[in-house]
Amino acid sequence: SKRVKGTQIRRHFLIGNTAHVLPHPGFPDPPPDGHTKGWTVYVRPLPNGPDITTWLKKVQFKLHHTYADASRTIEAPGPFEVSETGYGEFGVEIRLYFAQESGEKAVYREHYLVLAPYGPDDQRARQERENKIVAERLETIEFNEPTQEFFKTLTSE
Ligand code: SLL
Repeated sequence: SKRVKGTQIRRHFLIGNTAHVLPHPGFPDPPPDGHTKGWTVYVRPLPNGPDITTWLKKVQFKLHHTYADASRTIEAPGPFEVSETGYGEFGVEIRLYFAQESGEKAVYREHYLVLAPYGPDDQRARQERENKIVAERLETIEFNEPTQEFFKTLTSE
């Protein structure tokens, strides 16, 4: 498909994780031996933001090799997330796959899991009180000279 010359289209989304000390609702109780944390790693739209599944069709999360089936693939409509229990932090390798008509290769991101409270005293105190850690960041993807078909998909959201 022909490309739209001189055009870049950017989209925003979140990559992050939540984490809880176990036991916690939604996670196995009792947890597997030695597993102290429950966590969810995710690729999400911004709160109240537009749907990302128009352009994002598949996400592969590659976990630490200590996990059985370390490679987890989630197809649209998602949600693009993986929940697990464990004891340690590690970098999750994330591959984003786009709509077929985009002709775009998969894009790689890494998210280092945060399982322990972080930040200023008051923030750490709140994370402990609520037994909830959120570590996420705004991500941007730029499609340079998208195909005409993909341009149509992106701009008809
Ligand atoms: C390290 N950062 O490099 C640590 C590794 C390992 C994570 C963290 C349990 C996996 C399972 C788990 O939390 N693995 O038992 O399924 O040593």
